[in-house]
Amino acid sequence: MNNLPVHQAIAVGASKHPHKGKNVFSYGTAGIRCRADILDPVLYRLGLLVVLRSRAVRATIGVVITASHNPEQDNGAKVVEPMGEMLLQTWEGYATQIANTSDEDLGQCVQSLISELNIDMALPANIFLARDTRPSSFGLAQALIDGIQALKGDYIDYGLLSTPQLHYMVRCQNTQGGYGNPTEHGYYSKLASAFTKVREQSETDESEYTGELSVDGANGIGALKIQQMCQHLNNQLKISVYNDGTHGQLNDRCGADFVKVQQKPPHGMPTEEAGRKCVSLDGDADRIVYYFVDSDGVFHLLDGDKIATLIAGYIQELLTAANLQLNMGLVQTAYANGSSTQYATDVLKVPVACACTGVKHLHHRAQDFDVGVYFEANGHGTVLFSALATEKINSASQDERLSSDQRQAATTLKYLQDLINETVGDAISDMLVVECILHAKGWTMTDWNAAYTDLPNRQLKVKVKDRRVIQTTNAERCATTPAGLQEAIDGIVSKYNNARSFVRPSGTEDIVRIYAEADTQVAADSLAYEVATKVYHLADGVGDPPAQPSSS
Ligand code: NG1
Ligand code: ZN
Repeated sequence: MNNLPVHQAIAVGASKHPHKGKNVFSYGTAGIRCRADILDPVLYRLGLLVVLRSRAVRATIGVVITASHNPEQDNGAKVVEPMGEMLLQTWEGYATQIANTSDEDLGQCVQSLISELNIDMALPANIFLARDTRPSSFGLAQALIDGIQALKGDYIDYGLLSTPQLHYMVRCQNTQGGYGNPTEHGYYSKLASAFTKVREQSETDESEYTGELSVDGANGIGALKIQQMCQHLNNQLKISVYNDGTHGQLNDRCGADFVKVQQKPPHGMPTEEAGRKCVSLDGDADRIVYYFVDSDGVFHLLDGDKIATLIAGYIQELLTAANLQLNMGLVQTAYANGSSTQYATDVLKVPVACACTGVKHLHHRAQDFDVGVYFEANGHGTVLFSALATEKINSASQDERLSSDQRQAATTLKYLQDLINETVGDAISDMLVVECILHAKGWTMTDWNAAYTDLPNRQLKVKVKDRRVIQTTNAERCATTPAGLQEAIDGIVSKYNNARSFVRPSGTEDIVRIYAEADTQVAADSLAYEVATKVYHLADGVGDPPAQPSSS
């Protein structure tokens, strides 16, 4: 621990992590993300910031070093709030500000934040940090630690963890163990015990269900952690891990994002066995998608929308069986397949809300419900239970006045809540939840997939001079600028059947995203291409104009 005055300690650290001042950094909904080789001074500065945050809220704050599904050469950092949530929006601004402050101005910047926010620097500060498997992550963690130490913060370095594991640790710590033990072993035992208990509750003819899965670990942290999870499950699942990082690059032609966007199996994993249950995780294991190939060799993707509707449908059955009056809702984004929204609304009769892209927005919206299920189509999501829901479920599970069936349904819900990582989407926890539901229903992949048929869809990217020229409203489904773009999109969409398309600037890449869905794949591809071409022309496209996607 250093004994230098704050200004001096900051300056000593800054000289080890000099800011070249050439790049502009921005802390968005997914934290800071960019090329790893320019991030060292940013991580040092984030180290300073999280100590301030910890003192401001008088609680442990988390930082995870990862760039999720981005290529291996990228990296980034996300700050975790005391209950395991994402960084408060006002602090995103401070994070952006400090990340862009020169070495000379850094001491003054910290001092201004201390005075502006009235932070008592005599208070203890505690930071939990963890990193993904990127080669750059270790060095960036050291830069972060230097920042923490410059302001005399304490820290626990968990080393390699998935993003959701770190979120879990922070919440456990700040609930004094109420959410579980803040250790890796604590995480696995909590989930393993809940998994076993949920499965014990369901009387099912297991003939159709199989607990055998192939897992694509995206050559990342999820591959390591899912194997550790399995060791705690006493062979209840038989998991074969591929893309486990022993060879092959992180997220390179594999992982949840590749499978979702390309709508095909990843490289490096056998998928030809008909009906074989397969899953892909992303680079920090907070996303998961399922898929299988049928006996005709056709690939079927069961994405975040299919997972969300499966979970929402099951929870609703349990709430009904337990006779619990709680208001449950499903939160999606504009990327949710139209069929999933229709299925949730018309068949499950679950209210659906549409939030802006980015889990922070979905998480926030889900808190409006007693039980809020939220998922992005890309496989990032979880379930939130309000304090009222938790209380009602717990008391119903012990209420002798209820029938044994009602009590059992409430008990299943109680264990299901334990199995769910409520802090953030968690690929491992989500997989265990899905497996419990399929087990309870005795379902194969085909049975699950039959709930509804996805509308064919296509995602494209367009590079433009400045993506901020595109502004949107109505949960990103309508472009308000540049002038004429939305009218043009409406005109194109009207030529197709059962079609929908929208565009928005990405928050994590320097591109504009195009989404299109229509009644056939050829139509969805052509619609996406037409809209992409329009964006290219109306929003100052750079490089080659969009190419017509080839339909599968
Ligand atoms: P951007 O790049 O803003 O579209 C992507 C995902 C988000 C979210 C973030 C953070 C899509 C279309 N977008 O955001 O859903 O997961 O990354 O990782 O999948
Ligand atoms: Zn991720």
